[in-house]
Amino acid sequence: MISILVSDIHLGSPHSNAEEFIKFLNELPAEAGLIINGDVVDHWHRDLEGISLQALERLKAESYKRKVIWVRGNHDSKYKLEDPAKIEFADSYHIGKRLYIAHGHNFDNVMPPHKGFIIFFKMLHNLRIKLFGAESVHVAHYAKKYPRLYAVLTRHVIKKAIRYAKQNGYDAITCGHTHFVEDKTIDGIRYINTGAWTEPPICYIQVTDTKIELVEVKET
Ligand SMILES: [Mn+2]
Repeated sequence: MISILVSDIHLGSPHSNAEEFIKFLNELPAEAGLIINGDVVDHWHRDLEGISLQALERLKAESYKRKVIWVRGNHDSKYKLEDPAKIEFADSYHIGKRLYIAHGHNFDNVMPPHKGFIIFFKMLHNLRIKLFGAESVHVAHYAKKYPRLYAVLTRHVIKKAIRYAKQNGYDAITCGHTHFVEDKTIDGIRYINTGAWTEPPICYIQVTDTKIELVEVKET
């Protein structure tokens, strides 16, 4: 049994690589189950159109061919699909005791009480576009230019994720949410973050009976 896991597609965001996501779905191995670890859509209250809508329809179609689990994130926690096809929704998921899967916003005490963190970066970012004609990128993409500040968020999520896995007897834990790809082992627990489809590198996790592997999608 193979499980393929991705997170943070953010369909509907101008930075989401919906086209690459459709290609990715087209190339999934026939026998694989698909787990999407949150933030499939960027806005829970906005209707998708164009390529984003195509990607969502493609995902729904996939659920008739294979098991598709949609683990909810902070961007899609309230999102309701009129026709969810055979997609199964969950707040978290796990593959035995080998891997615990949660979007990660519940391990994040930094962002919710400090909305200013995001607002500050959005302001800076918009100012740069206005003043210097800078290229528009996703806010997380821009915030990474300030690695010390960004690390406050990622380190916080890792710490709580590792603690959760340890307390609950899991060997490994995977999150999205921070949009920052990582694969590290701390305290004997492996932590993998699958990043986001709003900026490179785009990654997925492949879980086989013997291995858990973080793989980069080669964009074509
Ligand atoms: Mn996200």
